[in-house]
Amino acid sequence: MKQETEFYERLESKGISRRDFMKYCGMLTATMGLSSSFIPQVANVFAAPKQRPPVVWLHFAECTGCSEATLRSMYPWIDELVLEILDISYHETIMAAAGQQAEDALHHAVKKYDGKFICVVEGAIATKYNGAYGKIAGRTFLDIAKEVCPKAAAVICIGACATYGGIQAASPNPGGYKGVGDALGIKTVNIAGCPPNPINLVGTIVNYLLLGKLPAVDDLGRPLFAYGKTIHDQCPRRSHYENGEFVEEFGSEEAAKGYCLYLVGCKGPYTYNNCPVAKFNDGTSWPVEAGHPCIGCSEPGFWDSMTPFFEEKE
Ligand code: FSX
Ligand code: SF4
Ligand code: F3S
Repeated sequence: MKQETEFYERLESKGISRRDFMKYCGMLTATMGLSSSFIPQVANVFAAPKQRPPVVWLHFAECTGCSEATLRSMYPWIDELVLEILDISYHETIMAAAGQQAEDALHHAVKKYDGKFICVVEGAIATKYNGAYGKIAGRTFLDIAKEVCPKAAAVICIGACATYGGIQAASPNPGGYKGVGDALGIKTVNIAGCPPNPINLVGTIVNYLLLGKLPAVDDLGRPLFAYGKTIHDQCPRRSHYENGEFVEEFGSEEAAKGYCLYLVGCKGPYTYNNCPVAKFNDGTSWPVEAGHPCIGCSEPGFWDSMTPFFEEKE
């Protein structure tokens, strides 16, 4: 109880009302596919955490957009909440250590929490030429991943790059880049998207802390609560699609009317993700709402299979 009171006092000192926090928990609970009766329990995962699992967050080939999306969300307090429920032992972007000190921190964390830590991976792994296309501190991504990932209690891949290879794996892919699961031949939970919606990572972690297990996934390793339906099936422009009302040119009258973007390249019918419901930047908007076609960023190989982005898929 004391822990909880202190938590809410801390929030208040940052100018966040209990109401705002409960609103976020409501959104998170709904995203996770749980009924609203779970909201107090979800709130308690943050307010009175029973455990703070150690996390080792690896970076390989990527743009760091996934970390940016997670840590610099519109309300800065959400990133603090994430840091509050996790014991992030190693994360290159936010840790103060550098060079040898950072290397030591990684080895120390992996040794200390062997079999117990959650490994979050951001970025793809080069597999050709013994992994020579990607190195940190003289070691290949492949070597580092082979050493660290099998020791984790769970491996959560965040972003298109770590899940399925992303832009590095786009044709002609000279380095033989792959997602972590493929590169190592292991099962991973895949929070797909370029970048993915941070709420889907938070939902996965809260699911783990609240229910003691990782969420159910589809055959591509994506949590079903977030990736169970297509963009098209949840899209507010769907009635225009059904009525044959299409945008054929950006900036046109039809575009201003919010017609369907299929003819200017929308890949929503082929893409599984919850963007229309979860939206980005804490519920502000998402690509189609902003007038841009979905480019299929949560599907494997979308840089090849969904391009040209502004043309109807063949
Ligand atoms: Fe990849 Fe993450 Fe795309 Fe970037 O770091 S998913 S390039 S938006 O952000 O890995
Ligand atoms: Fe489907 Fe895209 Fe049209 Fe929405 S805008 S209805 S997702 S094709
Ligand atoms: Fe990606 Fe399409 Fe959502 S491009 S962000 S899956 S709308």
